[in-house]
Amino acid sequence: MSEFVRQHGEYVWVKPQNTTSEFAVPFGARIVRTEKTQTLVCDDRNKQFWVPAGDVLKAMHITSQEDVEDMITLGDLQEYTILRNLQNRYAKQLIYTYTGSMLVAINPYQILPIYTNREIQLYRNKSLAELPPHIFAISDNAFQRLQRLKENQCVVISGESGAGKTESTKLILQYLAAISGKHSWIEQQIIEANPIMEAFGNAKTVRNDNSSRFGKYIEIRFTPQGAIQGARIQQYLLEKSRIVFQSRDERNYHIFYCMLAGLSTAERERLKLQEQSPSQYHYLAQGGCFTLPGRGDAKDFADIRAAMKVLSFKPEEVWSILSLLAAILHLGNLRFTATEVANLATAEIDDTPNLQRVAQLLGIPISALNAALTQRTIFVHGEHVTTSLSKEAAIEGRDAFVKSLYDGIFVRIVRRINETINKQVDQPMNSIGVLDIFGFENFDNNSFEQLCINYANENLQQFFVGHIFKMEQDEYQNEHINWQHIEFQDNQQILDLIGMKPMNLMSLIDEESKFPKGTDQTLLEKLHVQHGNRSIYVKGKTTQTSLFGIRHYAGVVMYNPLGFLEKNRDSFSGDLRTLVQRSTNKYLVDIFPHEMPMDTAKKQPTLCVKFRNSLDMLMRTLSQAHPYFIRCIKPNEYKEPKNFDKELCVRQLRYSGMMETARIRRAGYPIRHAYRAFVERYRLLVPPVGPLEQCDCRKLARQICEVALPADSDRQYGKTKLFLRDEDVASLELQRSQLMLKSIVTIQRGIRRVL
Ligand code: AD9
Ligand code: MG
Repeated sequence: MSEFVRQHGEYVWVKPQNTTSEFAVPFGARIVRTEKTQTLVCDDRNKQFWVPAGDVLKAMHITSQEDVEDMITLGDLQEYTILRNLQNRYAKQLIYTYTGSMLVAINPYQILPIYTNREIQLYRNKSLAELPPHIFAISDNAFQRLQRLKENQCVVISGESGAGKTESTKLILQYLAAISGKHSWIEQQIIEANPIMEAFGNAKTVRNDNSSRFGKYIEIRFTPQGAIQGARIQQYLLEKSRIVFQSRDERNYHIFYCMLAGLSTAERERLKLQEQSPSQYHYLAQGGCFTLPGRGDAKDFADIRAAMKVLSFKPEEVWSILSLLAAILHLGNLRFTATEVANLATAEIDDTPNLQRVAQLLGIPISALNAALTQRTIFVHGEHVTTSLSKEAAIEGRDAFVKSLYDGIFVRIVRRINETINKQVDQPMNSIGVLDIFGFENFDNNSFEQLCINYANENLQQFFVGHIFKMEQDEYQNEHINWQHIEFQDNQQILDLIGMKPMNLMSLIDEESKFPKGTDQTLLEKLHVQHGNRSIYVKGKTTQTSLFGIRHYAGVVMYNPLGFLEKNRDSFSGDLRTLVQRSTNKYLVDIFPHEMPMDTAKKQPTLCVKFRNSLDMLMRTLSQAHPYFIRCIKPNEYKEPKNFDKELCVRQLRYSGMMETARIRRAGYPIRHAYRAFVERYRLLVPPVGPLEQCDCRKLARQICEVALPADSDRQYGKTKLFLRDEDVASLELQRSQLMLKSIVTIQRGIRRVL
């Protein structure tokens, strides 16, 4: 590429320097000086450095030199142009950027004064293009469409942990509540549902002090006049392992800490919570983290109680919930001792005080509780046979019960909130739905939860791609350009593999979960046998023989099948289940309602089935609505303002599927120039034409292409823009720089002659 002549000050793209990272992408810079083998460039931070001349890749399209509000208008839409645009805007505290009707939101990690009443008024009834990008603009646009076209709308928010999904959801709800006008009770109730959901479903993790450990879809229904009439919340896949275990520097769900800090002494006594410090409870202490900077657990507890009142939770209901939470804490502290009976490992609970507390709070007899925690009854040849559990098995059994219990409380609370806000109506009403759901996950160790989450993301990705494909199609149609020959491969194959076609991974997991002799190892073997030959299925390399992998749209993820079957069965001891169904605590009975004889217990739907059903329902709802997409990006790992880590952002753009916009565009004509801008850049390829104001730039552009490009090159002349393919732009650039080289040499000769 050294034959390119670069002018001083010209904007160019430069190959990433001194890195082998797969997330490093070309960066923008300006030419300071060119020498034969190297070029001095100046980057956006005004840092100058030499790069090999061949690393200067190409001239920068004019639309990338500053920044644009809508990335669809980038004349050259690539991963690196998207990144540069976002970075330039972020540096100016412009955290929002469109790609068509899709919004990219970069977490500012600071309170920006852009969500006040003034902005609410400002964005009301405007079109997207009228004002700078904003989450209120998306919300308003959705509301306008709902009113004008009487159709359902949905906003799909995605991004990794800490990227700002939940904050974005709250901002949308805040905006909708504000513009729907009447400030009535139902709006208040919908807003107040959130602190309750967050108390029970959010926790501190290393990535986010307020991390949502469940997905949710909130649907807000409007009257024909545009007032909020009601809402419905659907929750997905609460993380259960956290209830019994936390990693270093993480906490259990907020509610436990809030409760200990906020209950009165008398209330704590009634719940037998003698110790106020969370460090005294095994289930809260494992992460070694008890308080959160900038958060007051006691104050939060007061807010949660107030919110529960607003949502018309009765005092005895709240008390039942608190009793069950206290029971969970006491269960966590139960001491088991390993014993031996006739050479068999057995267990005893050597802790009457805690056992008594649990029994009392759960409303069950202490002796029966003791037995159910240390023994198991199985049904053999029509008879009940009781066996003793080892200490480890007893602890495992207790944890499984606690997980189901907490999950049950959470489900019950969401149902309860819905009972209040989901008011039945006679006439059909339109709604705006907001989806706040975990993004694509790829950790060092990926388990069953990651498979479910990534399957949900594959579904959303397909939905998203369908939308941007259509958006691109619309642009071609508006420009009167032939679109037909553009083909695009979507991710249907992956969806088929995981959950759609016969013998898919999920159905194999299900089958193995029901098979009495099934183990995680036999599952892996079956998956390998069934799918081992497919290109989107990856068998672990020699060091990872116990894993299987999937080539997801965002990259390969290796899954560890250890624990898959147990997690999928999603059940706990039948003895405990039977016992709690006889409880005097009505709330508890309500959580585990069905009188289920032990031998039919295994017929309960597995997690795969439940998750797929709720996902199918979600996808059906989404596909019947007009979609908006918000892609939240976390700019750095340190929760810091004004810190843009480029590689971290590239990774997220890839995982969010954002790059599909660039890929789809590359399938057609990736480079677009408004006619005038095109002529300005390449006019020197044709004889002089005089001032551009007097020219027909469209005609001139055609003339330039006819002179400079092969007759059969693939380009299209739209109404306002010229659509080109990469190779033709490269050829135009080459010709342009050769001509410039010639003219520089001529000028230099002229100067020498004069001297
Ligand atoms: V997770 O997958 O639930 O772990 P989220 O939901 O994507 O994650 P969240 O919305 O909780 O992230 O944002 C994390 C933190 O970033 C918030 O607690 C705020 O401190 C911060 N944040 C996010 N968005 C904004 C914003 N628009 N303005 C200011 C923000 N701060
Ligand atoms: Mg969240």
